[in-house]
Amino acid sequence: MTVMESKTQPDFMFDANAETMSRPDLNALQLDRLRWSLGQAYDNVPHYKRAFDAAGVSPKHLNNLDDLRHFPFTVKDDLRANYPFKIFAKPVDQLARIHASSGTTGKPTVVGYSKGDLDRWADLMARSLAAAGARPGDIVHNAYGYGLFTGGLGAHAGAERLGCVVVPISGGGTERQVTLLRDFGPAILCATPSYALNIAEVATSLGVDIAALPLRRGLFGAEPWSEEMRAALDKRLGLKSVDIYGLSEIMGPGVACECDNARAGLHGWEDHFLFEVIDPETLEPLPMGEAGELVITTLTKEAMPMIRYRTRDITRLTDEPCICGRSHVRIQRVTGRDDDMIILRGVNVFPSQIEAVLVGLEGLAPHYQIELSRDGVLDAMAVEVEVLPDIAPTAESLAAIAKNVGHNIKSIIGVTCEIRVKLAGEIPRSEGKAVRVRDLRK
Ligand code: DLL
Repeated sequence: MTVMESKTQPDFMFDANAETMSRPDLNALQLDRLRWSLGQAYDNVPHYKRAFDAAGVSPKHLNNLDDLRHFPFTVKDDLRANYPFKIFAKPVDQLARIHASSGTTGKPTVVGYSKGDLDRWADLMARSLAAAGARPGDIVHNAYGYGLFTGGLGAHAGAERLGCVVVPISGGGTERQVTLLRDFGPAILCATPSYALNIAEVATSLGVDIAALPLRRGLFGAEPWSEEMRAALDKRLGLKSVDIYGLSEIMGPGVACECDNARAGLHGWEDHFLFEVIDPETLEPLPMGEAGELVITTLTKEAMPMIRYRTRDITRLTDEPCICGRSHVRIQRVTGRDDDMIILRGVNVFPSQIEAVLVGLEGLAPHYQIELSRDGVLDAMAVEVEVLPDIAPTAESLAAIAKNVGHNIKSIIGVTCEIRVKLAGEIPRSEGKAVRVRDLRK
């Protein structure tokens, strides 16, 4: 841990030497670690041996970082095909933990960690919390779900590593969340943005002025959310909302996190991960700044090295210097996954774009759901929105709201859709990752 001296930089970084490393030093470290990681994969995981051999490459073909583009991608189906443990580079009895995705369809995705992996994860999550503005001694109210999901235990270990006081409340039991927020006075709230909003709403219904509590920062992630939602959360919760990103296949939360100085893109921790953005059609790497699919290679994972993992997340990278002094690339807010993208009469739409239009529209609560159906050969979209409790739900007021929402979506996103106006409380509330889309097309 380092206390920074310069006034232009944050007063505190968890690991200033790593976080402000010069580009040449960072790249040299990456090359070293990448060689190790490719070897760890090739020598210990039959899947990688087969995939590298088929592509005619082996770790000795890596002479510089650009050579990574000759190595094959890894996709979620590779994990499924090697279910449950065949993707691990260590025997199971040498692991320390296993997490898994919920796997609503088919087999869950299983991920394994060595003791060293858990240690580095705690460091990176501590680094992320500190970048977001958490400090040793802060009480951290951790409302990410504990269990097979990486959110709860990941944030927990990082907060402890930073020297914070953790309240491991997990998700759910929202009234109790409000009681403990009021009584314990935490500085930091960790939750999905949709659950944070649910907590704020329940607080209001219980007469608790949550914006007046000591909460200073919210670490919100695990699902796409918009700048408009950030403004709503800042205001309702009386804190600064910070975006945190991660995925189980790569580690869990803390792969990248915004700094609270800029809140403009998430610093991707490049001493442990190598980030590429590719064109999802041609699979070619794109130049810095162009939008495409994020591909991540782990540099230090022992139990489960991931080589060129296609995240399906759509974003862009920037290497412009950040005011906080951290040198690591920034990943722009993830708008959504390419498999969540809705194509409506040729227009590409992400649910988070719909959210950006809805949040803040007069008379509306910031809750919504999208229903996709088939209209003949074409796809059709209905957007369900919810009125604020203080709106008298007359036929005229609801029709006026529907008209206004439809008009805004048409003029901002360029698609026509049906608007269904629901009464207060009718849209299901989230306790973790919100379900934004109901797809009736299949
Ligand atoms: O959601 C890990 C996590 C926990 C991240 C807590 C942040 C906070 P998975 O369940 O494997 O892991 O889901 C990973 O969620 O590929 C993205 O599509 C999405 N996602 C995660 N963070 C963000 C974010 C955790 N900040 C998948 N913005 C990823 C947009 C996000 N999408």
